[in-house]
Amino acid sequence: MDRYFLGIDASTQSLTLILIDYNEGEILYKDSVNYDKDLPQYHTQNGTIPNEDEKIVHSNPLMWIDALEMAFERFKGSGFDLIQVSAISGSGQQHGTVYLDTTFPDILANLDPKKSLSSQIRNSLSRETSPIWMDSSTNNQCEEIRKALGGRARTIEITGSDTFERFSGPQIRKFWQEDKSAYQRTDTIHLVSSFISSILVGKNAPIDHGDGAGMNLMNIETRKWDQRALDATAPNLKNKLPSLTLSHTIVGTISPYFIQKYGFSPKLKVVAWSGDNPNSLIGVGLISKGKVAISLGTSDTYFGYLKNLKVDPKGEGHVFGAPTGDYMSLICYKNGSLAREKIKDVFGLDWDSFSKILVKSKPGNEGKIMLPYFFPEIVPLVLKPQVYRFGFDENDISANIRGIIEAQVLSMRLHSQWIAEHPQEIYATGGASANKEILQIIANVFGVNVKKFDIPDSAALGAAMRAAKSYYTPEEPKLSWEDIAMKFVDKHTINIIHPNMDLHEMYNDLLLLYEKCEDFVLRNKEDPEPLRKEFMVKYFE
Ligand code: ADP
Ligand code: XUL
Repeated sequence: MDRYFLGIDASTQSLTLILIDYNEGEILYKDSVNYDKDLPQYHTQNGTIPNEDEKIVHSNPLMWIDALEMAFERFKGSGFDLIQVSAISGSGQQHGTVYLDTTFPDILANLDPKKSLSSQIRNSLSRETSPIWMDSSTNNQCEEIRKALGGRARTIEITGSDTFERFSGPQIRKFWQEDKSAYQRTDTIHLVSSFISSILVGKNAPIDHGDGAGMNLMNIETRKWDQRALDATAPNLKNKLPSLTLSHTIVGTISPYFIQKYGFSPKLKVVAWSGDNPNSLIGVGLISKGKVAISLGTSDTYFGYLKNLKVDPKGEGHVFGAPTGDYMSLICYKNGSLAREKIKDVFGLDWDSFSKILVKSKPGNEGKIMLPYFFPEIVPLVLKPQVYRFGFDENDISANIRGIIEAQVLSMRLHSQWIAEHPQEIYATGGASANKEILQIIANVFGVNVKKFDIPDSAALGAAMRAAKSYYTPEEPKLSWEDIAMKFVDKHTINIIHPNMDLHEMYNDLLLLYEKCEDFVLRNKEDPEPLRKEFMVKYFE
């Protein structure tokens, strides 16, 4: 008893549930509900609602809770007695907002287990859909808020990040500007994480410091709502936001709805949910300096643990609260898996054949360089998607495949330089970390070992580990993050990919060339062609 903990990750394309046995350090059960496939009634594409305007990306909050019920239903059907679970926590795709009216608390307090959650909560939504992190339609609002806060440097100093199109504050401002009466009807604005945890505890749950930092609304030092940021965003906003809390807080026990419907214990503790990146930080065991993780999910993210607060002066990266109570750095790329899929699909390949072509192509791509902005990009900021190719065209299979992967990894190295510490090793996670060829390129570009886990779902695992830590801490205050990481993470590293240091030297040169290409296309700087010719002569003639 007291050994089973649940972690749930409500992410962009799917909802994953993981059950851990703390005593054995094992994952006992794992399941994923894929929104497009398992909930076709919502007509999503990659978990989002198709929109003619590619800058507008929303999803359906009711779909997330239907996915939650489907996951619980299947879990119950697996034969495991759910009464044995001691604590649960979770992870949500970051930045996405859910808008609820005054009826929400009452509906939550009186949920009828004979009906579905979605049919009951539907009536509380003051906005039918939720803008998510892929939305890039709030450039004007970003400028307005940044200006009101006194410019980029001040905005970064106050909130830990420059204003970003996908961040909740600019999204809330746009909603207020476009639909004032719906904004007025809105009583509470939740993040994906706090929305689902509210449903689990049957009352409004707080937002944790990890996810709160992704809103441009929380003061990154005091970890309280910042009145200047609230005023710059929308009127009366403080009254519409839940409170903020430490990530390890137990926010309540499970609501009777879940006890009656699925057989959970009335004692089941719900630990504050957080964002997927803060959860992954724990799920890959990044609890000390020098370690960095790359998550290759729908988004690609590069993140690391920070003992002390440190911001990116250029404003491309972010600082969030870490679940350990410290900080974390994060850089997020929108052209992650879906951009890789574009190349894979246009040539009619599966991942196996994609990898075979990748491994046969020459490192350095014979000087062929891609800037892969298939979708609007976050880092560097590109609002109008366009793919740039230097030295090849869209028909060259091999150059396109190597081109996109090298570009994505070089961009990570280029735009993570503000973190200053060069990583000593990189942990790889997310769906595409299954691809060893991609991980080899990461090892070569960064010149360090890449560790790959047999569990790509680090966000759900991190959530389950957080649930265990919060559950045990009152009785065993000495239980450290290291103890938990040893039990789950170290045991599950299955592959260490070593860098080829000769190729690393070549990639140091290619990094300079890549930067020149970016400067040329995005900042009107000098033509990179002479340097590209030099690079080709040096390495390929
Ligand atoms: P999220 O949690 O953001 O919903 P995941 O971490 O589950 O996403 O990753 C899903 C993505 O993983 C898919 O979009 C797919 O493109 C990618 N993927 C799965 N297997 C491979 C592979 N072998 N090589 C490259 N990408 C892969
Ligand atoms: C992070 C970000 C994404 C989402 C979805 O800032 O926008 O990584 O959390 O995974």
